[in-house]
Amino acid sequence: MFASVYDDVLRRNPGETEFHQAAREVLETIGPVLAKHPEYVENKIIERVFEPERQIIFRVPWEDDRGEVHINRGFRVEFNSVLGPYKGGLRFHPSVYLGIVKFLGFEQIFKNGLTGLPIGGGKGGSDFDPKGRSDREVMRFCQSFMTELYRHLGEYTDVPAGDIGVGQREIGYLFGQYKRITNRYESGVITGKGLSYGGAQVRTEATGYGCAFFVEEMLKARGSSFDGRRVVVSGSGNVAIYAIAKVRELGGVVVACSDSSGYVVDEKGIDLDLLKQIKEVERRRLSAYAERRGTDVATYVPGGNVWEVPCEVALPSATQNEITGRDAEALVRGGCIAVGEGANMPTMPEGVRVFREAGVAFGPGKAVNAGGVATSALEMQQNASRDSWTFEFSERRLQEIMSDIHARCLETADEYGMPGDYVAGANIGGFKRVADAMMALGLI
Ligand code: NDP
Ligand code: 2IT
Repeated sequence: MFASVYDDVLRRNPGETEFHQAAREVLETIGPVLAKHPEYVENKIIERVFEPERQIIFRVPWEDDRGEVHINRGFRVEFNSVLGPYKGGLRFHPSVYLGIVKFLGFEQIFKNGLTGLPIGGGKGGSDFDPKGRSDREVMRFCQSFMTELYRHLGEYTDVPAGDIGVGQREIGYLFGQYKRITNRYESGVITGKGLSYGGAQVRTEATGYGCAFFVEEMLKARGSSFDGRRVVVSGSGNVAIYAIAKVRELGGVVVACSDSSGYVVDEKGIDLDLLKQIKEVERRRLSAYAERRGTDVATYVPGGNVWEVPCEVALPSATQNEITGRDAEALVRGGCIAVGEGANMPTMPEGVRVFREAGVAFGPGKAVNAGGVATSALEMQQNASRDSWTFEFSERRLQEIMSDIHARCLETADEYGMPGDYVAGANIGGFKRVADAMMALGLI
């Protein structure tokens, strides 16, 4: 039966390789749930869950600072709304096409289910490349993007947020245009907002912090901790920066991070203030980090592969498919005992197999990076009640949510006879919650 479902996914979504990969990974782990729940099979829950409720593709015309006209493509895949309004980020990166948006939206359904919060799954974005663009160009692009997308959004309908290439600056421009077009101050229509206009404490930090909290729980479950451990984090964007910050607070030493041009090794531990200055304020390349830190302390390796740096804990926090089977083998050889996916689907299937066979504690993105969207749901709660919580309270909530997700993964994996398997635990835990709600709401 699975083979025919998967064949159908291939046939209906030609060329969308990332979506095929994400679908296959879920199919491979939910067999035991379907065996226990024949009603899911009779009601074609799996077939339905693979088909987005709605897919929107639109033209985004905009003008650069020299007056040249550009045309990009915008996407929003509204995948599943049985648990709540569609919720998931927007990605601006030249590689974006329907297959990437669909894989991310599909993952988001189960991730959001796993949080236990009332949010459905969706994702969007554009093949727009913000790199090297001025603030004004980014603003004009965001305004044009929202001029089409606004009609599909709403605090009870679809609530976007950030992802690769979309941070607080872009969210501000997007929200500003939504507000202008609709003439409504509808704070809960988008999350990741700045604190001056309805944003929530800890949302900026949430994905990275949550990733570190989850991995701390995985280490604790094995009688260990971050204390004194050598850690490598890939990427140097939103998720990576705040994962580095929290790992350091928890006692780990992050010795390397990367961007799409190369990586830096800093044996004294990445200097967080410097990294933030270069990446968040100046929006420069990582090579500038080594130049300013001093080449006697930090080494920049242009075009290098960060997984060549030996570590005990690896936190891939850049993009999909960044850890190959070979990278996983190198990590295992270098003494890696735990991997936590800050990014979405950063480990290729072969890499997951290598980690599993080597007994490495492996936390999948759906669970490990769920702190971002969970804190987005907390932002929506605060917006709905016109309230704002303190940093300390919000961080405590995040920590509890991550600890609950960790426990749910392990309990679910136990219940279905796969003890310690976080991949099965996360997929089944998320799927079950969505499937039960789909059953309850009837054939829609
Ligand atoms: P950012 O845009 O802030 O940072 C992305 C980082 O990854 C940059 O250092 C970037 O390098 C690098 N990167 C991006 N694409 C590639 C690529 N194709 N090859 C090599 N390096 C690349 O994004 P985020 O930190 O927000 O997102 C990182 C990951 O985390 C993504 O997988 C995202 O889906 C996931 N995620 C994000 C959440 C959030 O709240 N932001 C929540 C949950 C998951 P460069 O600058 O050179 O492009
Ligand atoms: O992949 C993700 O979970 C995100 N990019 C965050 C989504 C959100 O709505 O906060």
